[in-house]
Amino acid sequence: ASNRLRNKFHGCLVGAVLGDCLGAIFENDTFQSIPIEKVQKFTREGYKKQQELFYTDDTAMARSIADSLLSKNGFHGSDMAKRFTEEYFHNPYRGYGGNVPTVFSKLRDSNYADPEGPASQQFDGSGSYGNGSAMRVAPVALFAYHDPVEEAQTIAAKTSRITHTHPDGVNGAIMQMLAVRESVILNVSQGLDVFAFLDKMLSQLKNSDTSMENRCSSYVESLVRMCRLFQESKSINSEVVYRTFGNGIAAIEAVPAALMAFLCIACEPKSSFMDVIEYAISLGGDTDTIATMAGAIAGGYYGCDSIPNGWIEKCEGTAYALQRADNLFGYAVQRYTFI
Ligand code: R7I
Ligand code: MG
Ligand code: MG
Ligand code: MG
Repeated sequence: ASNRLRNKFHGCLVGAVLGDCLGAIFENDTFQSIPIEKVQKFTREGYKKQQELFYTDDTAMARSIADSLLSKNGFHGSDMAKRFTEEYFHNPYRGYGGNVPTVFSKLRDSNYADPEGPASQQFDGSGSYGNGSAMRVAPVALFAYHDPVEEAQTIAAKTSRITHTHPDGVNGAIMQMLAVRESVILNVSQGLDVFAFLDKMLSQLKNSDTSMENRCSSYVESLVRMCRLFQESKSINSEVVYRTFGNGIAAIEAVPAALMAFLCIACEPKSSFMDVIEYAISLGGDTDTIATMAGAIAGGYYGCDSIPNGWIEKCEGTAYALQRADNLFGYAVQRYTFI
């Protein structure tokens, strides 16, 4: 049982890196321009001709989250803010969002004194609703795996607020973390019950600490829409997903799109990690981010054993992801023993 869980931790972080690296090839391609066949031409053959596929800001920031949580044995705002910032100035060419560099500059200039301050000033004080805090949140689900879900939600929210304080940004990170957590909990051999999955997400999201502001409503609405779509038809094509949820840089689009990529594939009797990644990319738009989130969920569900080795070998940062997944597994198991 412990090896099965370890394999899922590996799958989760490696899956996130692969989704980012493969998705980045198609970033900003429109839904119409990348039918699934075109994606598969690359993900099954074309990628082999590349020397290496590089990760983007999605992975760079996820690494900082894992590193900070592990080195501080918990959430530490100024440490995490410093790691995000130093990584950005070390390599600013990873495709960061248009406005988030302002946050890094202000954090650095103020010596990380107020980790949420600069983020709260973004967009005239409303905070960013970009998907940048959801895209990197997977390590939180693993770190707090054996903690109560409320604790995991609180950490997810705090990691978000260093760069994204808008409720849609914060709740997007919470929603993505919950999806990852559940995928690791589930047993693949029992098959996926989409309605049970969505019901659990709904009740956890409604109870999350930011729901006091009644601000989860947009994601609750997305989850309700997902239920309706699955009631209408068990197999939902990607055009319906794209038209219903979008594929953009806003968390309220990308987070539901990524979850749908996972659910639409995983509810089929024969499905694989690879199918989820390809479906996620074929939605177009913010493909690296939608695929990294779908990849974390799918990798946590199917486990690392189900991930093609060819992909793992070609993508930058997979060895580090495996190492960090091991560290997080060690941490979570140790927590479990002592609670
Ligand atoms: O959210 P963020 O970190 O960007 C993440 C995306 C992912 O796709 C990565 O792969 C990378 O490519 O970028 O960065 P932000 O700058 O906070 O937000 C991204 C964009 O969303 C901004 O540049 C804005 O265009 C838009 N945006 C907003 N626009 C208007 N009002 C975010 N929040 C707002 C807003 O409140
Ligand atoms: Mg990116
Ligand atoms: Mg980009
Ligand atoms: Mg992106």
